[in-house]
Amino acid sequence: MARTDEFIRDVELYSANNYFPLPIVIEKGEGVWVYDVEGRKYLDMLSAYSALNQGHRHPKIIGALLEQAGKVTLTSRAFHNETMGAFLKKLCQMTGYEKALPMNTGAEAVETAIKAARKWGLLKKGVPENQGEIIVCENNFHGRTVTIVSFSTEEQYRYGFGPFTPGFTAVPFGDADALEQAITENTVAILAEPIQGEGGVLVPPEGYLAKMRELASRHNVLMMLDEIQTGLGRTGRLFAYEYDDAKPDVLILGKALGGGVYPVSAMLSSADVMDVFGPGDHGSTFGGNPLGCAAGMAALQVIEEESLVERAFTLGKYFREELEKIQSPYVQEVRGKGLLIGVEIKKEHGTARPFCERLMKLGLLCKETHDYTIRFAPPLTITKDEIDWSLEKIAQVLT
Ligand code: IF1
Repeated sequence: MARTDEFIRDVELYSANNYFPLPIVIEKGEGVWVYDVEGRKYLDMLSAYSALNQGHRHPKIIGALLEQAGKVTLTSRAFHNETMGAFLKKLCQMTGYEKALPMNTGAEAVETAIKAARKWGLLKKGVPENQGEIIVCENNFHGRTVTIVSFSTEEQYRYGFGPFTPGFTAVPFGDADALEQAITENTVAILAEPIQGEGGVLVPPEGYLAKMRELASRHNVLMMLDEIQTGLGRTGRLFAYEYDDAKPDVLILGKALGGGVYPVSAMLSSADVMDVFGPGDHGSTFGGNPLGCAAGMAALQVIEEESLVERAFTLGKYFREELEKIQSPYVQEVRGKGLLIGVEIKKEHGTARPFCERLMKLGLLCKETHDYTIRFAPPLTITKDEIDWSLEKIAQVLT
């Protein structure tokens, strides 16, 4: 363990203490496998919180990154570059939206959507300036900026970071009546995750998103879905909203959009919404940069060429069914869609972390969320054999 301890000591000495990682130092990643500095091999069941849908270092994505790195990596948006138009065209065609605004992190894309909704409310809905309201869901996770944690219901994500941005109302996730009650004439948007990842892989009742879609249309309110974690195949559909056939006015993407090699995020919408942004209204140093666009283009192509959506659907169904067959005294519930799976541990058996630590010792990497849920979210390139391999270990730890 010497090398692992050395690396961890430097982190403890020099890094902000803003995470509580498992004591493993990863040196190499290949597909669904990662290797630590002791040479041990692990199956990655977290996929960097679903940023690695295409697996570690996918050859096509690495190839696109290296090729672009040999040409130009960053131009700023003061000039055009020869990759952004093609990437955004591919992105719009694949998602069925007219316009895309490229950013870098998920939080930046969420902030972009919030700014677009507020300005759309002012210019197109006629809501008085600074009166625009956005409805969010309790137990949400949309990022870590001050405005985003302003509407978080998780005290730890908020404590000490005030004063907060006003204009947000939280309603219970999954409750369409509460959502309808919260809409006022100043409501400009509803912002939600189709499945709450960090919230503990919470799947809303069937029809909830369809009801949200109907309410948003009826009240002239923008339906905005954050599919940063659930999007791009993770739940067995290209986007989780497809389960309810509830296409949002604004779609927010990130994580796997960069293929696990570069931060790439985007806000997608109609021209009517996107044209609230005029030249100079909004931007970012790296948004739409050539390296990110090259990685993003390859990331999208891999999803299509390797039928990752279909894989997530069939293998996810298989994985969840096999997990449910494990007769475990510790498991409260197995839930999720596609390869976004949460296994809730009964509270009387303590938190999920010890189970993740034991799984790590058996060569399986996963992470607890909100103390009681083990999240299993492997790359969508995982094979059935690799799932069977992981099921052996999981059954061992859960029985
Ligand atoms: C952390 C959580 C997951 C996201 C959704 C926006 C963002 C995220 C649905 C912001 C990011 C990451 C952030 C990371 C851990 C991880 C996470 F536990 F924090 F909540 F996945 F569930 N919308 N989620 O899941 O995207 O700015 O990070 O690119 O902050 O600890 P980002």
